[in-house]
Amino acid sequence: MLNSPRVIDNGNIGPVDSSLVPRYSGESTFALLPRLRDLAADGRTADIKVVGVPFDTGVSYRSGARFGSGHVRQSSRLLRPYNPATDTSPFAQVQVADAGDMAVNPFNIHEAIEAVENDALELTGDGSSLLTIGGDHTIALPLLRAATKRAGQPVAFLHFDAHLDTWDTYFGADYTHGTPFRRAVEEGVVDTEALCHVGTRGPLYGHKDLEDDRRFGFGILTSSDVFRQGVDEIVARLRDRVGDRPLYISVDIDVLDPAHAPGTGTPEAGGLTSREILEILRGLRGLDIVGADVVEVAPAYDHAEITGISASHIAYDLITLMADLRAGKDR
Ligand SMILES: [Mn+2]
Repeated sequence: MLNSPRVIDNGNIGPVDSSLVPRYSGESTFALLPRLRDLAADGRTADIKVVGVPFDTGVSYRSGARFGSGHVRQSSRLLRPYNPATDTSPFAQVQVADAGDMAVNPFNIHEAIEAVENDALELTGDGSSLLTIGGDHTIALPLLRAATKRAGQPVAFLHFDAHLDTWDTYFGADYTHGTPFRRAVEEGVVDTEALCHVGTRGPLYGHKDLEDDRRFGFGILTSSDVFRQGVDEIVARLRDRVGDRPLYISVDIDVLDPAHAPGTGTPEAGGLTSREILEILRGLRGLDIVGADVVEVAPAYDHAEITGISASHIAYDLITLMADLRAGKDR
C-alpha cells in the first residue's frame, strides 16, 4: 500500500488517491487510509487510530457482529477526504490511520474484555485518540475503562442505542452485550452526572428496567423524543448534560431504524434515520471527545451495504469531530 499514490495534505498521509486508483480496488482499510504499521515502518504514528474488534461472543440474539469491522471498512471505500458539513478535511487536519484488528479470544469473554482494554491502552499510550469498530456491545466496557484511565477521571458517556444495555445478567452471565453499562456504573468508569441514552425504544422486560437505569444516573432521550423535539433540542440537552467533561461516545448501529441498519443483532422498529444521527453528532462539535465506537454491525443480515454505509458515515463524522478537536488544541 505504501506504493499506492496517496493524498498528502498538510504533511499528513491521507487515503489512497482515488483519482489514480479506483476506490473499489486494493486493500480495504477504513476510508482507504494508510495502515498504522506502514506509518510506523516509516517512523511515524497517528493522531487518530481506527481499530477493529472482531468479537461477538456477548450477543443474545443474532450473531455475526464479529464480521462487522471488515464490513464497515469495505463499506467505507466511498468516503471522501473533505467533510462539507463541518467545512473540514479531517485526514489533513491530523494524521489518521487504520490500526487493523485486535486479536481477541472468542471462547473466553473475560480474557477478551481484558485484551480489548489492554490493546486500547497500548494504542492510546502516545496520546492518540481511538475510534473502534466492533464487534458486539460488550467491548464498550473495556473501551470505557481504558478511556477513563487515559482521561484520569470517569468520562461523560453518550450512548446511542435502541436498548439501555444496563441489564444485570443473562443466563447468569454478568458480561454480555446487554449489560456493559451497568458494569461501567458499578466499576465507576463513567461520570454518573453526565450519562445519556439516545434513541432508545421498543419493549422492555418491565418498568423496573427504567427505574434501575434512572438510579444509575442515565438520562434518556428516546427515538420518539428525537422525532418530537427535533435535532436542535436534542443537541442542546446533550451538550448541557456533558458540559466540558471528557466524553466517550458509543454508537450501537441498532439505534437506527432497521430501514437504515438491517444488518444488526437485535433490531427494533421506530428508530432514528441516518440523517438524524449524523445531524446530532455534528451538533456535538467542540465537546472533549476522548474516544468513540460504532458497534453491532452484523453483515450477514445486511443488504446492499445499507448498514455498512450508515456505520462508515457515522464513524467518519466521529473522526471529523475528533480531528477538529485535536487540530483546535494544536492551534
Ligand atoms: Mn447495544
